[in-house]
Amino acid sequence: SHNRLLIKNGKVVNADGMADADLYIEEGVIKQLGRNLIIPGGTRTIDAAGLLLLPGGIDPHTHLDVEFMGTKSADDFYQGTKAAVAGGTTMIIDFVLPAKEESLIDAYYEWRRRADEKVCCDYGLHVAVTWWSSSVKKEMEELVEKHGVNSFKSFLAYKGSYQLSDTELYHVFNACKELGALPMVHAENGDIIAENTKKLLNAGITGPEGHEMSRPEEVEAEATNRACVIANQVGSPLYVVHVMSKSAGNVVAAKRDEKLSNGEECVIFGETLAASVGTHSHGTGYSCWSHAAAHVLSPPLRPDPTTPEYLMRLLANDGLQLTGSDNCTFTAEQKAVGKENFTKIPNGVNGVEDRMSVVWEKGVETGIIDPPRFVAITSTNAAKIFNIYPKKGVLAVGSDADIVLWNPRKTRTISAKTHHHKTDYNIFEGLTCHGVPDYVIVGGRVCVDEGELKAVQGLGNFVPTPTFSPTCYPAFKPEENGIDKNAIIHEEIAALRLNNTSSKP
Ligand code: DUC
Ligand code: ZN
Ligand code: ZN
Ligand code: ZN
Repeated sequence: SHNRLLIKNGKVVNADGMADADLYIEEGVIKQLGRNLIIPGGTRTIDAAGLLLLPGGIDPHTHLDVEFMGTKSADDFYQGTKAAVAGGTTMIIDFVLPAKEESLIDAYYEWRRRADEKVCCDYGLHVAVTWWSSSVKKEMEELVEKHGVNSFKSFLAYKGSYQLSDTELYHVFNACKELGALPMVHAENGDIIAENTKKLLNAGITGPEGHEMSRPEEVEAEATNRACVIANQVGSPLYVVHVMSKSAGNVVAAKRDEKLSNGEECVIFGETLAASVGTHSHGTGYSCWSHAAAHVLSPPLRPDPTTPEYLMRLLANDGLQLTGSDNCTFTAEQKAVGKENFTKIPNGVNGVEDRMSVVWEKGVETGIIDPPRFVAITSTNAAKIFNIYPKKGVLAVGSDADIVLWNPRKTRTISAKTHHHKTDYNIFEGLTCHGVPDYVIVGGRVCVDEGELKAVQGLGNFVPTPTFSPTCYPAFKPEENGIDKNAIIHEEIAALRLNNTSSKP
């Protein structure tokens, strides 16, 4: 879009500070930032008095239009990114999920085909490595070199479909290291889950409560620790997706403080979910089957009621670094396939729309985090870790005009009646959140305008995520990867960098 836009009187919030500033956008990019800007006539002006200007949310973890557990997720790339934009998220990173034995490149092209024409905001792709051979390694190389993929996810769970052995994991991490890519893991011990599941079903436990019982938090913590050990042995960094329990969160936080035998820091990143800080387990004592089944995802929500706040505190003290949604929605009808057997309930929840509001409510509104840390864990850290900073994840001159005008005083109550997902329930139903995006600007275009959603199908683009130089391993320092920040960031924005509280990343 060639539209010009001036946003006046707002408070700019970046991960490392806040300041009052006006912001001028042209051709989808932030061109000026500061006071007394000189603006061409005929420019639309939005008065942002009382509003916070945040870098658009980046959701590093979605599953749109995916075949999973014998069915297909309800939100496709149109529905899912429309919901994202409605909630203040202006970029998602989705997971290509190749079937066992399927070519990773073919699967990648299939994802591009599903997404390119439909996305209402920019998107990137991680690729899951669901099987292992020398041809997979070659394909990883091609994905990195030619297709803008810099992250590969492996599963330690889903035995019989996606689960890799420790040996295979070692090889995937090693390939990532050689390529300058980032390995990601779904950390749960799939072998133990399979045995526990048999026992539970034999004992007649078939309801959704059996899901969490089959995979209690120590099963997550063990796999998290094992993945960290393998990464350290290989000398690769590691990104742990969806940390859902106190024990697994503690593992990530502790590993980040460890030193490797060569004295380098461990480079471990941990992501938790809107679901895990915003709602609770429905394992036992539920009154409604479909309500409980709606909350089934893997790893599961935990019965320990202190978990959500604990994870938020880990986000506050940099034990964890990011929040995703793991948005993988199924209708009540799809969930009902598991009516007689919890192992058949398709795993997944909503979250791409509500992540920003839920994290604000549970983090900022409670006083656990401040607005800059909110920006770090909803946007900036993802941009840095996936190497698209400062194009994304910061409001600076030269950055993409992906901006949320956040109203911290307004509230909204989350409901399936008003959400933009294709599903008939919402796991945050009834939760009232402070923090409403009055305006959402996607690539310079106003896609939420005075609260009204005007998402545009196909507006978004695929954003290649470049690799990191393998020579920077294991001291993986995203912000030092050849980007000359001073070349694009004006004095004005330097002045915005007030209290530099950021550590890793
Ligand atoms: N977990 C889920 O709950 N859904 C999608 C994939 C996953 O790992
Ligand atoms: Zn997963
Ligand atoms: Zn409930
Ligand atoms: Zn996932």
